[in-house]
Amino acid sequence: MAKLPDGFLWGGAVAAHQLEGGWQEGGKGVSIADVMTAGANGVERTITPDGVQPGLNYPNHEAIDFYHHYKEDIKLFAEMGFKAFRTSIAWTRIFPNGDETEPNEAGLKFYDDVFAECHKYGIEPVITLSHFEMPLHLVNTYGGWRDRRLIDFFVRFATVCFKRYKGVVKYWMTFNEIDNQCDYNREFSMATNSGLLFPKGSTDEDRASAMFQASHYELVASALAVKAGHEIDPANQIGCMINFTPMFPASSKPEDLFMAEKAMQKRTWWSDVHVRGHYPAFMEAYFKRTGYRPDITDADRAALAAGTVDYVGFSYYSSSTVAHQPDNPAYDFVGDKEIVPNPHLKTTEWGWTIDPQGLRWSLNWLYERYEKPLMIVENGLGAVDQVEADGRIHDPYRIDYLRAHIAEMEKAVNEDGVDLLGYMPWGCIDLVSAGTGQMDKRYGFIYVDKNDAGEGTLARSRKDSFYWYQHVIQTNGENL
Ligand code: BGP
Repeated sequence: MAKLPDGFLWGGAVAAHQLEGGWQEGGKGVSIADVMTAGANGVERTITPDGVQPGLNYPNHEAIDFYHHYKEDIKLFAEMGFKAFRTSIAWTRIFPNGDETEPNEAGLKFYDDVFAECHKYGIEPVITLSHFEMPLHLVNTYGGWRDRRLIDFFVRFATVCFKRYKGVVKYWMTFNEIDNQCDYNREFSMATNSGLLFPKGSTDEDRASAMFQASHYELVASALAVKAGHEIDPANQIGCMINFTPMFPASSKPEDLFMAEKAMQKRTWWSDVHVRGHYPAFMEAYFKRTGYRPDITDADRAALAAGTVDYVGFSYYSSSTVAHQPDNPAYDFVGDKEIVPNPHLKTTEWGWTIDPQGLRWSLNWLYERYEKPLMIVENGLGAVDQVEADGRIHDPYRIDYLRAHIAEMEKAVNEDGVDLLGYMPWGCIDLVSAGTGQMDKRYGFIYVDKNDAGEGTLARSRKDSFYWYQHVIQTNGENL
C-alpha cells in the first residue's frame, strides 16, 4: 500500500467511563454511566438513576482501573508507536455535580498527569469533552439536556478544560456521537447521550420531542465551547464527533434510493449544524411540517454560526441498508422495518455488518459534503478472545478487520484526495462495552484479564494484533 502523509496521527481511542474506574476517587461525582448495570444474555443494560443498588453489577465502577494503571497503559501505547491517544475527560471529575462554580482540583490534576505521560512519549492527546458520562445530578435535578441551563454548565466545564490544558491538548471534540439520538426508540441512547429518562408508557413522539430540544441545546453548547476554545488558544483544533453509519439502498427502486437519502439526512443534520453553523433546509422543513417546535432563539442561531468546528471526527463500524415501506409515505422513520439485511456483507457476533469499502465511501461522502479535515476516532471489531495455555492471544479476525479498513482508508486518502488527520481504532485496550456493559466484547490490541462477572487480575498482555499494528505504524501504513 501507499504510505499515509507524514504526521498522520496513528493511535487508539477510549472513553473515561469505559476504562478509568476510580468512580469515587479524587472527589469524582456520580455520572450517569456509573448507575448503568451490565446487560446479560441479550438483555439491554439498565439504569438506576436513584442511585446504586446493592447486588447489581456496575462495571464502570472499576472498569479496567486505568485510574491507577495509566502509566503502564500509556507505555504500552508508546511501544505500539502511537502518535495520538483519544480519551475523554470525565465531567464528574472536574465538576462532580455539574452545576458548581468552582472545579475540583484533584480531577484536573489527574488529567495533567495523564497528558504529561502521553507527551513523555510524544503522544498527542485527542480529547472528547462529553462521552456518555454526564453528571447524574444534572439528570436528576434538571432532566438532562431538556433544560437550557445545561448550556452554561457545559460551557463552564469546557472553558475550565481549555484554560487548564492550554498548550497541552490541541485536538478536542465536544460531544461523542451526538447523532446517536436519532434512534429515539431506544431509551438507552437517549440516556447516555443527553441524560433523557422517560416514564413508562412514553411514546416515540415524547422521546423525539425531548430529543430535538436536547440536541439543540447541545449544539448551542458545543458552538459556544468552540468559540471559547478558539479565543483561549487559537491553536486549538476543535471538532465534532458523529457516529457515521452510511445508509445504502436495498435496491435500485426509486423509493429505496430516496429512503436511503432521507435516512442519511436523519443521521447527518447534527454534523451539518456543527460544520455549517445553521440547520439544513430539510430540518427546518421537518419542524414546520411536524408538531416539533424546539425552543430555538435568534441568539442561539447567532451562536451556532459563530462556533463552527475545525474538523469532523467520526466513528465507523458498519453500514446499514434500508428499504422503503409503504406505511412510511413521508419517509420519516428509519426503524426496524426499514433496516434490512445486506446479503453481500458478513456480520460480527453482535450482528454489526463488516463493510470496509463503506469506510472509503464514508470518507468520500463526508469530505465532499463538508470540505473539512476528517479524523477517524473509532473503528474496530468487537469479539470474544481466547487466552491460550501459554498466555498468548491469537486474534487474526481483528487483524483482518482492521487491515481491510485501513486499506480502504488509504485509498480514500491517496486516490480520492480526502484530507484525513488520523486513525484511532476503538478500545485499543480492552474496556467495558458501551452497549452491553460487559467485558467480553473486546476490541483491544492489549488484553485485560477481567471477565463479565468482574473477576480477574487486571493484568495486561499483548495480543497478536498488538505486534501487527506496531508494524503498520512503523511503516506508516505501507505494510499491512
Ligand atoms: C461507540 C461509542 C463507544 C464504544 C463503541 C463500541 O458508539 O462511542 O463508547 O463503546 O461504540 O460499542 P460497544 O461498546 O457497544 O461495542
